[in-house]
Amino acid sequence: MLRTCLTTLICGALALMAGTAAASWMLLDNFEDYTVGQDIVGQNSWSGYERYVASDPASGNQNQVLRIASVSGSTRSTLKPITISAGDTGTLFFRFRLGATSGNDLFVGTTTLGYTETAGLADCLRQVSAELRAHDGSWKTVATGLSADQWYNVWHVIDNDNATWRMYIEGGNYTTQTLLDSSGDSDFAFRTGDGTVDLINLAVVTLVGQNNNAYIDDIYLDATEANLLNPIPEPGTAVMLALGLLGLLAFGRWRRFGGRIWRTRGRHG
Ligand SMILES: [Ca+2]
Ligand SMILES: [Ca+2]
Repeated sequence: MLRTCLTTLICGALALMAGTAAASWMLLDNFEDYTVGQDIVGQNSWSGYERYVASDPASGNQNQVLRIASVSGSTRSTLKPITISAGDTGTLFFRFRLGATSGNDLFVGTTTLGYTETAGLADCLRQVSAELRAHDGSWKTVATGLSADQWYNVWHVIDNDNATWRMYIEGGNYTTQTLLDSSGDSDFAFRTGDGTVDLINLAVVTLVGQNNNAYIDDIYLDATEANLLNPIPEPGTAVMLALGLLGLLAFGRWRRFGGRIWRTRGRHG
């Protein structure tokens, strides 16, 4: 009976936690609905320059991701429709991973435009070598010392009223979710857009300097809130919860077994 009650309580708590975390997030893509090597453009509303699905270098065929490979020619943009209405604040979440800490020039953000180059991004994040830069009137370095072969979680909180955005990162040396800033300034100005126009596309943009692999996965949007929750259940958390549940079940069995011994001793002693 105790075990049943505990199991019910734990499952209820887990469902509540999962429900809370996932309440406002909308999955834009986790790249699981493709085959490895497939071009995403032309599918699931993706358009623009070709980008291909790959196996997660961290976990092989356990997970599929978008591979950002070297580009030929000049600026290349790949887009997917979203909406953050004028006057609203929304949040973009994604994970990225670098195959190397040199030879990357990758931009991720949202835009008011139907087709864009880097200058058309509102929240304009640039990953170059081992750094992250935010466009805030000009380029500002907001994170250094990024590691290769490390997944980073990123949150862009995008204020499409005041035309500003904030960026949070977690992963590597950033052991907890960290608000990034430049000399104490964490409010970055939109590069394009003034808060009177809807943001209509997510954009992944590369320049000719993109020569080493980078990877993107688990792109989520909360179109109407500043949302700093992690939309992905942490594998570590899931394992700990599972172990905890197993421990409680084992405890329940031990109690029943122990109780029987105690009763037996009681009867004969
Ligand atoms: Ca995935
Ligand atoms: Ca600023």
